[in-house]
Amino acid sequence: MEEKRINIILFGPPGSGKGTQAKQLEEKFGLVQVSTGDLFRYEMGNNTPLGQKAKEYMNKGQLVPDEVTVGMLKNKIDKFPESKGFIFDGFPRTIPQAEALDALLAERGESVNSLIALKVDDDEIVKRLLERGKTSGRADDANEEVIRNRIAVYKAETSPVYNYYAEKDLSVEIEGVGSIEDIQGRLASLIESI
Ligand code: B4P
Repeated sequence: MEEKRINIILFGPPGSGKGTQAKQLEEKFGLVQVSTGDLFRYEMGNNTPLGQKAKEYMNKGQLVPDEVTVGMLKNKIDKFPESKGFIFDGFPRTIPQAEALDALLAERGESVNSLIALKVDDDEIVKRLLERGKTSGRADDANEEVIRNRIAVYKAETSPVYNYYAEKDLSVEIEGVGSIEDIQGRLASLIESI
């Protein structure tokens, strides 16, 4: 029988460690990490039309419009028809993105298996991102006002996605403060139990 593919959403506010953890989970479980943030930064680095469009929003700490984000995500997942599944990192960030993801997976006879949210308080986020900003060269990490705006956008536009999947009994929240290894361990046990 064909092995079941698993699709995990790694969720949480900016700087909660989604990217950090997803990279390690990708190796451990052989899943493909899909980070919309990384995809946009790649396009920005190459100064493509998509990158120029994304930059206008990202540098202010706003979300890139859904139609741009969903189109880019679809192109990415179409490149991995044989993967064991995906870890979506930083996607979906709005309810329309969640609906689009569900539809894309349903076309393939699949669905989201679990949304795992990392819980981190605002002051810890600001501290982490200002620290990363010293070396990342990212305009959205460079200034506290932009970081606070990203947190506000998360609360207003992104956090409802947790409830959207909670209604399907798929959301779970874990502590996101602590050592990277401990958090990795908690995530791995949850994924193993799917
Ligand atoms: P993203 O690239 O998704 O990233 P992020 O929010 O900065 O954070 P992440 O949670 O991945 O943090 P990380 O592991 O790096 O988004 C950037 C922007 O792209 C968005 O604001 C938006 O404009 C745009 N965008 C992306 N996706 C979009 C979408 N779907 N729709 C619309 N717009 C979209 O960790 C942060 C720091 O914390 C690192 O320095 C790390 O070393 C440190 N850290 C991690 N875990 C730690 C721990 N346990 N303890 C201490 N430090 C830790």
